[in-house]
Amino acid sequence: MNRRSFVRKSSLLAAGSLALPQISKSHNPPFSAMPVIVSTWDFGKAPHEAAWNAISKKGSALDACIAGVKVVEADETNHSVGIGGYPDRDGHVTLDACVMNEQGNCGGVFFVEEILHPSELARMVMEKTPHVYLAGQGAVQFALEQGFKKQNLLTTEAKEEWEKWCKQTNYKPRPMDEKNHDTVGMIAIDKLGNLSGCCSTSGWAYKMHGRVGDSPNIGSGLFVDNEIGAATSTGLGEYIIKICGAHLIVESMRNGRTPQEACEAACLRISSKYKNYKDFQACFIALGKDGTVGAYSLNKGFQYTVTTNGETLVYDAEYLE
Ligand code: SD4
Repeated sequence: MNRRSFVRKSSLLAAGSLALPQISKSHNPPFSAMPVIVSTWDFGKAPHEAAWNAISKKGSALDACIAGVKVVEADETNHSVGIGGYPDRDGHVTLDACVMNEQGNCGGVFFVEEILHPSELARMVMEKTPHVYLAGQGAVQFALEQGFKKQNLLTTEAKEEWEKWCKQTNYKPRPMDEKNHDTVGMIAIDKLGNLSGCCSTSGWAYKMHGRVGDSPNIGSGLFVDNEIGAATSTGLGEYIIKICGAHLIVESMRNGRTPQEACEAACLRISSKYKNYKDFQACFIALGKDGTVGAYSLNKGFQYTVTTNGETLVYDAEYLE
């Protein structure tokens, strides 16, 4: 297994990249000063700024995660979350999201169209209904009742890409590649040591109409146990679901693994069960009750972003080799 560990300043914070000394396996310092906010990939400075503002103004960890995720959902330039997301193979942008808080309460929305902020909607499912999940038209109907407005989420750019894709293929979903996935999962611990998380995606580009991945599924795309820690995922949802990735990680932490070790163990679970693991990506981030961060991916290329002490850095995750 590759134990190289690169830490680099984000290009969004510093011109060029700067290799720093190796960080410890468990990623202990410098993340032990709470609050800590961790998210998948590098979606730029703005989501973490929004999350940090919320958490430092006495917002809860959940307020922070939703504030951060909403920035990504509203950003038309990424093609994997919210507006601007690539549509399914029939040309519909369908969104999935979930939230989980420190009380162990959770909510999720699946297969939602024309609603800009499925993360906020997932929170309303958690807070205002007796249910955990709402899907499709029912979720949209609930959104409208809660004052959300319908909006077209298929941008001209995404529509053009989909039209090109329609000409080139046999109308099969395009396998996920590096350019074709980037779900945002954000987990945070506030000053009081309370953990929460939120995950949001437009899913697998050109997926079958109705397909739902790991991201809105509590236990696969996100899991929080306030006594232990939190985890979230990105990558090919079909495989993350098969191992209940986020729940597996939190349970590994309960059994004594560090967040880093737990993320590695989840990737090893996939690679030991699915021999084609080199053909797809699965990535995990985790946050322990003490503010310790872990991250790991099945294959090269995963990045994650951490904010603590008001400073945001992007890291290249280690991966299986
Ligand atoms: C899904 N996990 O729908 C999501 C996609 C993703 O990075 O994470 N892309 O399967």
